[in-house]
Amino acid sequence: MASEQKLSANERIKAESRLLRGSIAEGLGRVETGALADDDTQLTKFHGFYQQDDRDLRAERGKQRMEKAFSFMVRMRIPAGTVSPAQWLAIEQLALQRGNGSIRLTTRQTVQLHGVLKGNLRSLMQGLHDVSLDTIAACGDVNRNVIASADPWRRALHGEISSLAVRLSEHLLPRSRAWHEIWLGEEQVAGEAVEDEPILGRTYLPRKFKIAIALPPHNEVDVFAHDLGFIAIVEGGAIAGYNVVVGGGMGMTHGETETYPRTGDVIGFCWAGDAIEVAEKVVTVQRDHGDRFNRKHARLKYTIDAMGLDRFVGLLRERLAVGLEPARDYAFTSTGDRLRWVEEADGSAHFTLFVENGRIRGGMLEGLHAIAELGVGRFVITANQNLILAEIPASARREVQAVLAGHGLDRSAAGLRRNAMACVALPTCGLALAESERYLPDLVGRLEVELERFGLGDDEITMRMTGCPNGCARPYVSEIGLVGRTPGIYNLYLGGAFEGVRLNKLYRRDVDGDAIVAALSPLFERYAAARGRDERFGDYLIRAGIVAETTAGLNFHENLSADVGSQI
Ligand code: SRM
Ligand code: SF4
Repeated sequence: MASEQKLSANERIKAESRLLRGSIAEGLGRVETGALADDDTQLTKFHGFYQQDDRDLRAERGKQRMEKAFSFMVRMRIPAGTVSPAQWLAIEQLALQRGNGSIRLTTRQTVQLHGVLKGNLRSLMQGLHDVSLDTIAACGDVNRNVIASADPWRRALHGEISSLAVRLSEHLLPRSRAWHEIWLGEEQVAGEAVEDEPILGRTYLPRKFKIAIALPPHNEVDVFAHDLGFIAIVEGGAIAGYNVVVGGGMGMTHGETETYPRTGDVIGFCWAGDAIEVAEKVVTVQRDHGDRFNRKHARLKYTIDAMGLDRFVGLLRERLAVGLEPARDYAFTSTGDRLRWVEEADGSAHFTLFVENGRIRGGMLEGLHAIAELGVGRFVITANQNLILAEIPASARREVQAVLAGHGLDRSAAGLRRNAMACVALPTCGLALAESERYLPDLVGRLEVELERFGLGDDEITMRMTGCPNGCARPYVSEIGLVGRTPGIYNLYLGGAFEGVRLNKLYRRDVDGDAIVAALSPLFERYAAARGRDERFGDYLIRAGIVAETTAGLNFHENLSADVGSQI
């Protein structure tokens, strides 16, 4: 019985934290260690940062009985991924002065800075605040950065979903002033009673919560991979409303079949003006019914599977002041970004820069600095870890192009590479079991050779790699997914949809780079020879019976493809 179970440790930490304050402020002043107190390292997530240590140095420092090389990863809250050129310049300066000199674009359209020392945290937060940025609720058991289709080609529609992302983010923010007090020195409110958390509750949500907004035909946000998704329904050239998707999520743990990735269910349509109300009530159902005993079972996807989708929708309808109508038609064609220049009718243009695995440093950092200094357009981070230089006026285009060319940024990549993503993994991620960001480019290079052999060099195929099964690069909805098991070894998943609407399937377990190439090369060959017109790689693998189709949830583990069944 739930009532006899013990609440998870994080529930105690949240309850005792005085609305996210804990002893973070005191810990910042302790100069004898680069770390913070254990409980505080859970609370700092709500402030947007994680304590990490350099895992490349861990063994050596251990031998020398030195403290781990502690530093912090700081994640910003940038709903819809849009910053101004001035904000970009500020982020860059902070990365150079307070971080490790690189900017990391993430799969949730925001920026992470790594390698921030404890003594630099406060000035970093203040530097962000100076340009109207913050890190509130970028991590922790709250609603995370709200993402939205980034491509600005239909300006008015893009403006509307971006605005919804910003309003959703603000509406669901913690009301606690802890962030402002600790980082900006704002005077503490007198007594806790004046503050409350009317939506999230005083112990916040059972687990992280994620929202994505997709503008068909683009699904670059992978709308089915989030706790809550909104699919914009465009009628008569305007957004009438949104199909509502609930219960998506990627994370699982190797060997624990009660954990699994799940694609969300479309539960109906809401009018545009009701989206915030729908989001709030989905959040409160999860707040009240999510599992606070077992954090591995606490995401909305498990709440829904535990109670059944019908009951969940019933509870939601009871709380909603507005109605949900039957879902409306929509169609997705891709999860990719349109790289390089795209022109608008008014003479302005967008340039989408391919940023391999989201890491910006060196010449790319310098080139973007020069472009930001021109003070034109906007910088829009995509959920594919790329960067759109949006709305560049005709008058500045030549100058921007010259900078791009001068820094070698005016380039695309072959079909597989431009649709590939890797999570951060080593050396900073404390949960990584294998390399990802540092390894994927080499592996893609090897696979490109095979694709070229079969005339598929420029064919678009999605491929995602993660260093562990948590799924940060959303590998389970890609056509080729690679998930780290142990150094150099991955599980290979196949058969996801190019449009991100379907989970893939475990195809080979425990394979190294050579075995991955050996497994994929004959499939590329068969695909090249036997695919139908416009047939995507993932769809072909299912039609040819090479992998079974996965629908949702538990099926992910149960319905193993024939090739791998005997290996499990
Ligand atoms: Fe993630 C934890 C990086 C998107 C599922 N993720 C982590 C941590 C913070 C590791 C940790 O807890 O100590 C990683 C920090 C690595 C580092 O050194 O920077 C990390 N996650 C990332 C980023 C940076 C990957 C990237 O290469 O871009 C993404 C940052 C997103 C952001 O800006 O907010 C990132 N993480 C995701 C996504 C994709 C998404 O949200 O669209 C997922 C899968 C979707 C989902 O949540 O189901 C994801 N991250 C996780 C999980 C598994 C959650 C679960 O339900 O099981 C963890 C571990 C956890 O929460 O316990 C995790
Ligand atoms: Fe770390 Fe795993 Fe996420 Fe990769 S998928 S960043 S290894 S938690």
